[in-house]
Amino acid sequence: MKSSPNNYVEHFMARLIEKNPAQPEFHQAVLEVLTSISDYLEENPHYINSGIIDRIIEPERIIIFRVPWLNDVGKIVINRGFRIEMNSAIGPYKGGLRFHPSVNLGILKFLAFEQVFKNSLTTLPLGGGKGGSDFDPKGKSENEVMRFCQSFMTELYRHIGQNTDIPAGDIGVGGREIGFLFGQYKRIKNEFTGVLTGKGINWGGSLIRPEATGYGNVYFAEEMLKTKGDSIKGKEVLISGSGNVAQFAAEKVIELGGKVLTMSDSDGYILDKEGIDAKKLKFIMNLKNKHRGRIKEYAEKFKILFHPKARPWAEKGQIALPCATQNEMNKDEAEQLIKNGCICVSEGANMPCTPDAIDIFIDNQILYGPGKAANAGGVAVSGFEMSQDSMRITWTRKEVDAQLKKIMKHIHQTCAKYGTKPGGFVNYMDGANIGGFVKVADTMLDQGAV
Ligand code: NDP
Ligand code: 2IT
Repeated sequence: MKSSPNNYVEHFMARLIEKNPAQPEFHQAVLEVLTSISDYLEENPHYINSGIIDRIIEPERIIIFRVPWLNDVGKIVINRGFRIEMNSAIGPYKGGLRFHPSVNLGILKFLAFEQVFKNSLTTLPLGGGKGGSDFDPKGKSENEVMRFCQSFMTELYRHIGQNTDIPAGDIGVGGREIGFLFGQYKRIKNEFTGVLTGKGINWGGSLIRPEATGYGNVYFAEEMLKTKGDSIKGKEVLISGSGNVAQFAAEKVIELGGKVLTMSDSDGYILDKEGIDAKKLKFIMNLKNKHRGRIKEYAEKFKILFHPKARPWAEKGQIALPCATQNEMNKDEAEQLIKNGCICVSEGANMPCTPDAIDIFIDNQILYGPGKAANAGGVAVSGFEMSQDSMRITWTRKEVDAQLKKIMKHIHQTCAKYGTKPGGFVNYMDGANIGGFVKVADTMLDQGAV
């Protein structure tokens, strides 16, 4: 006798944890998806009967490698490199590279797993993957970062390609790192192809790719607010992080008439009650992208308070955009946000809210946009970058931005299609998980025992 899907989730999680110990973030990401899709599986038993769940949580391939590099005093340093090629049902593996000391197999598997569903939601032909290293770019010289990137690519190049696996940026990997990685790939392979996205505009990059994740997140928030006849205009917005995603989320919020009150880094957060305006945001971009400084320097410059070793979620704002890292908002912080009148949380980061924080949002029926939907604009524009590279043409800013908006709108519709509950409440998490799953799962069925 077959067990019911809800039982199946329990049994399945027990097996997953046994087979993949010490990977709590991966367990967390899988449990969220399975819980969301369990009713759908019950209505559509052929997915379980054909082993789709067993297959979808097992990466197609994992590559782990040694990355030796010479530091500035001539010592050989060893880091560990990874690429998780999770699922290629609907397109070549696609997803970022993260360079951060916390990187390990479990974190990259959670990110690769999320990426499969996110990429499916974009409507573009993109499979899912993720990679990176425990290398910490912080405090390293430009030459050390370059030597590390060259060594990393000296192994990675044999596993990737414009039709196979196309990495991009993530935490600790921005335009500078993509440049060094691309230069080394081109040198080894003697070919100029779109093997990476997030490239510089002079060498195959797409306009709006740096902006895309942050802009897309705000477009998604705007779509959610629209369902309540509301908008970002005039709202106070709490943002965490001050990297790529946070910076361009802030830029779009300001452009749409919202007031950005906070930004942060791993040392703490700044609260600017007058609002971080376009000019002050330029200061942050310069500080972070050129001088690679710390957010507390903003507080010193503009004579406001810096909150060390704290996160911004106890402040008062109607919208929260977590744009730093996974599990950066817990249940207590979610409760505090609701008490303070927050009506909308849109995730720029991947899995920034803990499962019990998400429960609080859903129980209170506020607008909660999960990362795999709300931050999909970045990979969507990566998809556009791949198209432009293949066609050897470039689209204008206006064209890319219009396509990005269209995709975010479409993802919002997909979430509503699969996530609207009796009574009308839209559970965007369920909607994103079911919507992302169906396309990949049906394709895997089409392709046989893969
Ligand atoms: P960046 O490296 O540009 O910025 C990361 C920011 O988050 C920095 O301010 C960093 O502070 C902070 N941060 C990182 N780790 C921690 C931590 N453990 N605790 C507190 N703060 C932390 O990365 P991105 O902006 O590209 O990425 C941010 C998030 O968005 C990640 O979750 C990423 O996976 C996700 N994402 C990124 C996309 C992209 O296109 N880049 C696309 C979709 C999602 P500090 O400098 O002190 O480390
Ligand atoms: O998490 C993500 O979607 C990214 N880091 C971007 C992936 C990409 O291939 O552009």
